[in-house]
Amino acid sequence: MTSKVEMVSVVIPTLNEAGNILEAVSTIHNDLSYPKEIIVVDGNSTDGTKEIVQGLGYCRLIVEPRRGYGLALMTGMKNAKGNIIVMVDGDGTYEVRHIHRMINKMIEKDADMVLATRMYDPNKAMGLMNFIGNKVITTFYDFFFSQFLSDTQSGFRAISHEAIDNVELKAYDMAYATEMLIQFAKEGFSMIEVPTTYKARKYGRPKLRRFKSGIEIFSTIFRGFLDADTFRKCQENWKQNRFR
Ligand SMILES: Nc1nc2c(ncn2[C@@H]2O[C@H](COP(=O)(O)OP(=O)(O)OP(=O)(O)O)[C@@H](O)[C@H]2O)c(=O)[nH]1
Ligand SMILES: [Mg+2]
Repeated sequence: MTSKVEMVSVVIPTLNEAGNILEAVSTIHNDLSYPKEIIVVDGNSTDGTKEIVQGLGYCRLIVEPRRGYGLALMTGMKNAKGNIIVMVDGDGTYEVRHIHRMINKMIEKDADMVLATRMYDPNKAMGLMNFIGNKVITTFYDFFFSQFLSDTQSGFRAISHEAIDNVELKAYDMAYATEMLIQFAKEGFSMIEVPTTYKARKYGRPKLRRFKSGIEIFSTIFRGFLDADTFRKCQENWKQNRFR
């Protein structure tokens, strides 16, 4: 539960995002009026991303040479001091000006997590394969864990620091985002969404390997569901969430 904003820690994983990172961090720096820290966790990029971040006075750079989107976020969150953590990609695809609306919603609803959903994006900027994969994963997730989310693969989230400290996350790669939702559902932590807009990547390549990540995400969902206590917890979630 998050009833007030003490400090917001924005954690941004980057791997070769030199053409995207400056716009993302400078927009957050100028636009986000809450007390904040911006932490960039770089996977030893070779295109100058680190040097750009190092040259800015307002960002903290952490180099995490081990590969993995989830691992980078874990490292960043371990170093975060804020009572609210915002995770967002450093690739310029998410509208970072919407951090305010996510945090305001979090406080208003006393939520443990607010996800920015791209499913109501008027530009319909998500690629077809990502859209289909996301829909299928989200349908399974919502059904198994009694949630009402529309975009489980959103990497743009405001999270209670206290809540994330209470769950154990082990997925080092893209399944991290789904594992987090499973653990939050099992703990009965509240998750809600606000709509956001989305843009296609302008620079660099996606690091997502669709097939490998898809298999990892589904096995994470099924393993999570087959855990002993899930069914009882999900019945409670259903009762609680349908009136939110
Ligand atoms: N530090 C670190 N960052 C990573 C790693 N893999 C991906 N990232 C970053 O994590 C974010 C998400 O990865 P993306 O490549 O954008 O994946 P995606 O959002 O599915 O792909 P797009 O549709 O192209 O945006 C980006 O900011 C990446 O630079 C990694 O191994 N280490
Ligand atoms: Mg991305």
